[in-house]
Amino acid sequence: MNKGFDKETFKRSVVDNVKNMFRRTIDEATPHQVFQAVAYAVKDVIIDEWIATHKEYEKKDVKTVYYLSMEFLMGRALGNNIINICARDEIKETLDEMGFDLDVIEDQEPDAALGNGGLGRLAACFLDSLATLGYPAYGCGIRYRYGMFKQKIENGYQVEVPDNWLKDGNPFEIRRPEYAAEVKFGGFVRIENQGGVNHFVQDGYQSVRAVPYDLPVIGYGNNVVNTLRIWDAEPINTFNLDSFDRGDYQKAVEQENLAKTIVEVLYPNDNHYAGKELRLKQQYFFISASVQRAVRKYKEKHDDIRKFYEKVVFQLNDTHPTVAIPELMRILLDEEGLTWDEAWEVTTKTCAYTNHTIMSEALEKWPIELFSRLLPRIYQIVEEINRRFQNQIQTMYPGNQEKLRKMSIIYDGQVKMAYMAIAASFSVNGVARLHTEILKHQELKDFYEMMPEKFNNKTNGITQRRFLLHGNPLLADWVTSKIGDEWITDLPHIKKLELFAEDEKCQFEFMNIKYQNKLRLARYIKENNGIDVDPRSIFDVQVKRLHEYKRQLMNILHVMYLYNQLKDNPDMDMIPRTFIFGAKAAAGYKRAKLTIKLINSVADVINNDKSINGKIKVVFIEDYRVSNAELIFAAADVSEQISTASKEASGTSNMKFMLNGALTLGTMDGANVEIVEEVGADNAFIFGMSSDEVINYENNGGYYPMDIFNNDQEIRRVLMQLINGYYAPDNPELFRDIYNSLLNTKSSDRADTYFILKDFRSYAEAHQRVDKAYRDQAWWAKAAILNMANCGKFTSDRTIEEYVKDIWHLKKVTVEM
Ligand code: HBZ
Repeated sequence: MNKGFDKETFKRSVVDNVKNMFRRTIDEATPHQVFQAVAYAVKDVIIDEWIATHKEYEKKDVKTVYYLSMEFLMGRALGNNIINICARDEIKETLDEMGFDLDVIEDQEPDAALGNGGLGRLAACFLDSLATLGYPAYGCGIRYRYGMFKQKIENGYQVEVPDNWLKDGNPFEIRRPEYAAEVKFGGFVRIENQGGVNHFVQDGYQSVRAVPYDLPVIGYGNNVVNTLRIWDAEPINTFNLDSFDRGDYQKAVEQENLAKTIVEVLYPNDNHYAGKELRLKQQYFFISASVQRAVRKYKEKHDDIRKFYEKVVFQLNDTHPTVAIPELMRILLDEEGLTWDEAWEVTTKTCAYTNHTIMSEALEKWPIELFSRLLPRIYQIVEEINRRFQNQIQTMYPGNQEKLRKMSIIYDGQVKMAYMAIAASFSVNGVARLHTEILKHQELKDFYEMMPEKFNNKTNGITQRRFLLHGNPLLADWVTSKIGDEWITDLPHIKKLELFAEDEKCQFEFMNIKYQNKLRLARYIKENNGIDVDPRSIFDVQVKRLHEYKRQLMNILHVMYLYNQLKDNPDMDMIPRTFIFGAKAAAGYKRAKLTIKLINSVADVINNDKSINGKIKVVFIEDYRVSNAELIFAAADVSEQISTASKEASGTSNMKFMLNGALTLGTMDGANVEIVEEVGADNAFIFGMSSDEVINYENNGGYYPMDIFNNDQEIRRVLMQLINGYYAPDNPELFRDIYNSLLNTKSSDRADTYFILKDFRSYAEAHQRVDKAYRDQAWWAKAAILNMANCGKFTSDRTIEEYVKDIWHLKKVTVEM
């Protein structure tokens, strides 16, 4: 309950907003206009807290974490903000009285989709936890004009539609021109000798003006409001006659274009490095602006820049923000006049790096040519960082050329961002225990051996406030009715649910709530896909970005296999199953897009085959995103977490499913390992090779998918259906590439890179266990409740407390109102 909330004031605020913004009376307003009016009314409620929080930070002169990230996948703000000011019931009631339905109003808001997937959503969960725990923090990112594309499915194919999320404005943002900064690109570096001291001056550059927009990040029920600061680009001088006169016409046009293009669009690749020049410009743009601002803010209160790290820590969300390292060096050297050693000490005590992947195709390696042309001064600094790092390697491993070659930051004409991040950070962390171990003993072995003290693990987490309290109100209320509401800010309390796991009445209540949520999702599917699904069937769900290592292909091949069995034996005894997929493929990732087509083609055939009595349905949910994810998790029975062991750094949807009482069907990969550790292997369905086995095959060979094809006729039958037109009668060759990827070795790489055929039998057998288990509803309910009861570890509140204790060393702040 929000004690300060006053219904009448709120009503008046909404009515006035509609009047002032749209020149309409409230009864004339469209739902979208009501959304805007309500959002502004909520902003009014929190604005004083927002100001007070920052006053408190100033007063206490707190240390602050700057979470530097190219992505913040925030989703919708309104519903979450209402939850976090603890005014959900009050506002719902107030709007009811005014004749509006809060759910409908919330649905008017576009998702803020400034991210691809797990990495961006993790950043959003972290901001929620930081504010809720009362830690001083800024999120720093880019105000992309277009976020993650919207996905349409046309004729079974993914079509990308631009996401113009700002077209009606963003009620929660505030433009802060007073903090604008200039960011320079290109040109050359001139050395000026002044009184015997060399000064480095960048000349002949182009620049843009970075202008921040602030978004409130509201802590749950604690008056703390932190800030997500996203940078927009504006031309430095509006196009003017002056420059025309000086013959700078060309430059003026170019600068204008630079400002326009730089923040235009989020690159829609996850776990894939594309090496585009504009991407590096984006990186330097928001980093230079953020670092400049952090230094300026520090200097407003402190004289000695050499103690910068006492008040500031930069967390680099993967390597994308790594130019923060040479940028901070540049400012300290060129603007603050520190010596190299002084500047290096500050920088290495300020920066910490999080690694999110071991996939080699994701590693950022910028060509020197591009890097030095775009960022000439920064490149000089990177060269010097590299030179000194090489010296360090040579001191530690005298004469070891192999180490030098393998560990150099600049090598083979490329700047290796991960290596720079490791060399200059005081902390390097992975995102789940297994992932961190693989980093230490495989991918980053040389670095771990050289500086073991830097390496640490921070297993990911998720915010229960969005993914249970907001996304699943029925279940949230049920939990609260059983054990009280402490779980909202202290998730391990949810352990108390264990007491109810064996209780028949509670089991029944749980299953009934799950059923209601399945009905809700079924309605969404009917509205959006036109498909009827049976809410009594098992909802078996895989939602995440489409990537070969995540093995959506294995899932759909298994559906094809099951369908073959049903065709042979229509009376086969099985619990009806609805296989639900949701996934965006990177726009240029052909095989991923073809997999989407395959899923939809299989869906078409199966969903229209009356002979199987609806025992299998296949649904591909269009445009999977944060807002519909909340509905999906709430309705899931089975959580598919089936990546090839060792490939998924952590996964976070696995945790969101668990929190909503779904059972994991998964491999021993990423955070699945820790999930199973918490809930017990008996309450999950685990299958497939271990990461050690996978890595062993990768290093030593010995896996021949063709042997499986030859010896297993059911698998062979499924694979033949990829090329005999079974699911594509008009174009039997359509899925040839997928078939080839599983069986035909190109000289360069092994067929079936992700061991789909190898794990297939084990996967199918796990599915049988699911079918069998679901027949015992009491068992299932108990296992689901135990999953919820044991998900306490996976709150991002815990993750943040670990970052604070081991890396950031922040102090909690309280804000009195
Ligand atoms: O980060 C994901 C990992 O795949 C997942 O296992 C982990 O749970 C999650 C949070 O730690 N990684 C990503 O989502 N990565 C990207 O989205 C990405 C985006 C742009 C890139 C590279 C990776 O250039």
